[in-house]
Amino acid sequence: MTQRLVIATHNKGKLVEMGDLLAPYGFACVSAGELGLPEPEETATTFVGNAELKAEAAMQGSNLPSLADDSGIVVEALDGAPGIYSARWAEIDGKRDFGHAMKRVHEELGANANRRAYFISALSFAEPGKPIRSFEGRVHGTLVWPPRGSRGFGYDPMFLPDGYTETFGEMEPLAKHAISHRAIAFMKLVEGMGWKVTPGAVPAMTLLMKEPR
Ligand code: ITT
Repeated sequence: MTQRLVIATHNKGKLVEMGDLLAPYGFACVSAGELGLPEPEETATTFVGNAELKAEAAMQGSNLPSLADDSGIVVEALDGAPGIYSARWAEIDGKRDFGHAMKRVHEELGANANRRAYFISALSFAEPGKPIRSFEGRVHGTLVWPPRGSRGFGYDPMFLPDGYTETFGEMEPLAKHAISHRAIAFMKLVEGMGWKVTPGAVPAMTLLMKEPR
């Protein structure tokens, strides 16, 4: 029987990416939103801590294996900000606006010549009756201004990964999956859990994209 798995996020951009990464492994994925699971408060002080809170809450609420991601962008010249507050930097009048968040990063950097940053993703996998497992991935690069591209989500348009000429906002989703923080953490998860590619599983892109991000 196909194993059901909860993708424990309420972020559509992440949902699409995690759905894409999971597709070859033959799970029947359902999102926390589809199950009507509440969003737990992210009270931890680390990415792993928050990912574990989210995975645990989804697992408790569904009694199913649950995969959560806590991620963000860490800017060297801003002493690591926005870091775990990456989503909060986008909040304006109760909504999220990443144009606003990217502008804030740009403005806080001012004339600082150091544009180094990395994206980080902590993935936590919680299964009923088993210890929670967490894995981390990072991708390093530089910040560009103005932002470029309309693909991806969040801070993607201002992030130029090392060794590439396109920002994450310009890249094809498959190209981002080949090098992203989330994909690196995911490959560690696959290895750690011993998951195998399922013959006949649909490795299709953006399977879960029922509506635009
Ligand atoms: P969930 O907690 O429901 O998963 P969230 O958006 O609140 O969704 P986070 O607390 O982990 O998630 O916030 C991380 C933010 O960092 C996220 O909202 C994005 O804007 C940004 N971010 C994370 N990964 C990113 C990526 O691959 N590309 C661009 N921005 C990213």
